[in-house]
Amino acid sequence: MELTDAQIEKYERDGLLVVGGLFTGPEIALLRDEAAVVGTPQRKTPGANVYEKKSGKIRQAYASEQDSEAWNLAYRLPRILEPVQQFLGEQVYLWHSRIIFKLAHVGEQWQWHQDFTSWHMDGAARGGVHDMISVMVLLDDTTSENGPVRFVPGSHLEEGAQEGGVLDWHYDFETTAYPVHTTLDEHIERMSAKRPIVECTGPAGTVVFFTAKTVHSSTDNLSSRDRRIMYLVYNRLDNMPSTMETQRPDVVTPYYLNDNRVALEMSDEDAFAGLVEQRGLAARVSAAF
Ligand SMILES: O=C(O)CCC(=O)C(=O)O
Repeated sequence: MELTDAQIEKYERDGLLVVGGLFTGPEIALLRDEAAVVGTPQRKTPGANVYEKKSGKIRQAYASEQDSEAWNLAYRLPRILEPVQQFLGEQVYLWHSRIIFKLAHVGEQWQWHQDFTSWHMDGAARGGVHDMISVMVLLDDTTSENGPVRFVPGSHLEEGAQEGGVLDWHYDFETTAYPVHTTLDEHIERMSAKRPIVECTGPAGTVVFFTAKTVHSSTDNLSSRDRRIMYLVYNRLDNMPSTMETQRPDVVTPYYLNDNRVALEMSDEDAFAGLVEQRGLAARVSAAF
């Protein structure tokens, strides 16, 4: 899928771009089925999972592509990788992948932050619009009620005074089970007065592309509907950390960084469609309506 010049300009200006309808119902059903397996201690690499502080339910699962054929195909599909290469150039690798679960009633918040604060500590030198990119695929219909991710548009263009050019932060390792380098409230107030916060809502299958410095957060999911997402991060090969050692004090899993740092090759759309077919998901999804 090729993005238009207008979409690219919007991404550069806002720090995010929403594209609807990139995955079909049966494809989403496949990814959700696999997520249900990966999000348990029975997965092949259980150390890659993080559980919620209060309920002990699954919060996020790293490296799902290692344990699931569907996820291994999904992060390299042309519909994702072509736009990523339009932004970053052809020589890109997977920085990491995650499933973020935000389960009904128990999914806990993500404080305001810039991802690049921690990725710079992991050794990535540059976090500009053409250096690293995150791709979020909504796996559930997402509304204001079930804890959507919210962004401060234009926040990626703010020049921060901290290492890597990020905004001032404090290290919050208490609020949830996953420590976050939380952007100070004063910056959120100042920036959101200039450009109002946007919530990323939409039907399952909607995709959001956003930069490593775009400030974002989400609230607890108090609703009775899950809000799962596929969270894929890509980096340019020439922005590679020289080591797997990180300066972060908070690494809770050895899987948070992908160690297979080779230029990605597209996967085959037909192979992905074949898996959907094999599992009989098209019939299951249409029977549900
Ligand atoms: O899934 C969410 O609600 C937010 C996740 C997030 O902000 C992150 O992983 O950096």
